[in-house]
Amino acid sequence: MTPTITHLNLPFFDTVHRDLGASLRDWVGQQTVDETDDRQACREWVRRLGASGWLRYCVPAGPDGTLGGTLPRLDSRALVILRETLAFHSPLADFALAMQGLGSGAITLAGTPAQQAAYLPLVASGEKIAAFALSEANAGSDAGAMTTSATRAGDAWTLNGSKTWISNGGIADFYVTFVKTDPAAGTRGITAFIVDADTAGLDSTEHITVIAPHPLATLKFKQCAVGADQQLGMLHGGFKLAMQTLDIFRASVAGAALGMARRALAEAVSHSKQRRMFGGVLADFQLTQAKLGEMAALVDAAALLTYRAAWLRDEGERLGSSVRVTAEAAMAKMTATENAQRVIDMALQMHGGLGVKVGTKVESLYRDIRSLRIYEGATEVQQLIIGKAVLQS
Ligand code: COS
Repeated sequence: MTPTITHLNLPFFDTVHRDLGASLRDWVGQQTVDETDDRQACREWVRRLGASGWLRYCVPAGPDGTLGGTLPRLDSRALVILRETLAFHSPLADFALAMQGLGSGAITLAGTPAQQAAYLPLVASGEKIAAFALSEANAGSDAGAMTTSATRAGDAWTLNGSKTWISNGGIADFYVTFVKTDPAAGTRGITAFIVDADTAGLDSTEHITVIAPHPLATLKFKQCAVGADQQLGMLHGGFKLAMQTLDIFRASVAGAALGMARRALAEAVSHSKQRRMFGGVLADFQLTQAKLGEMAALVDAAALLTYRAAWLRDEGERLGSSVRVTAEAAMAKMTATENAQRVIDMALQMHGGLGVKVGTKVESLYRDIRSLRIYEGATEVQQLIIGKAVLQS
């Protein structure tokens, strides 16, 4: 099924975005990856996305193009279009691309030139798989409550503790890991480190199986020593770095949800025109038309908030302003994921029994969308962020 891309004519987008959307749609429509084994499939998607140049939007170009990116800066609208288009076709393909960006985002924002040169070009080519390790068993929404720690002795830091719900856990080549370096200082005592997957003392073998399978694991750090040159960003500056990274990628989660919602709507339209019922087709009935109308409006409402968040951030970067888009990104993420869940549920209902048959597209979308309302800040966290911003305005 091929998505329409008329929304790219909206004034939020430039020619570069319109061309990207059209060429990616053509490319991904020709790709078929066996996704029975999610780990193998994810590796394969990273390989193909890297070989065909799509991962180059996950990192900046850098001086003289040396960091491997296509564009000078991380471009939120490009990320949204990439995720929306990939998620329409395959949520796992979207996941593979998104994690390259999220996992390396903090290196783009705060890495030293040496760190950027060592990791970003290989992320862009798909030769290194990236991961972002923030959550812990008792520190999900309350990220500042983490207890995994790093202590310094001479030129090395030693990490101890555990991270969980880590996407790409077990297949990543490196983990951008946020730990306490001053346990008494709350969010002001967190520092980021780049931990290579083969570092002694890091165990990533505990896989987690979820309703829409994708690579996910618990990480255990036991006397895991990393060099001082693996510290990422400022000492005790890790919380803000994590939040700044999420500010960029939350709008792109909204893009992924949008892609899934658009696919569900397209499936519903196609099904309703073909399914014979009471001497006509499903689409002849006003009940069906009303549902499709509601679905289309939910999709467009999500799209406008998503594109606004991405445009605002890109515009701020272009003008060199440090305006935070935290609340706008939160609105986009919350609305797009919640609306997508509703749209997909309505599409499934319209399919009747077929909707719950394992293997139909709406059935897998129903599972695929669920985690997006939780990861990278649950809906309730987005509500909190927006509420705080409203009170401050
Ligand atoms: N950009 C820059 N700085 C930010 C920021 C952002 N987006 N968000 C917060 N900060 C700063 C604050 O300005 C504050 O700075 P000071 O210490 O200088 O005052 C500091 O970070 C702490 O902020 P705050 O007091 O708002 O932190 P809270 O502990 O109340 O946490 C929430 C706020 C709940 C919003 C945060 O913990 C969060 O986003 N949690 C969800 C985490 C998440 O997404 N987990 C999923 C992991 S990825 S799958």
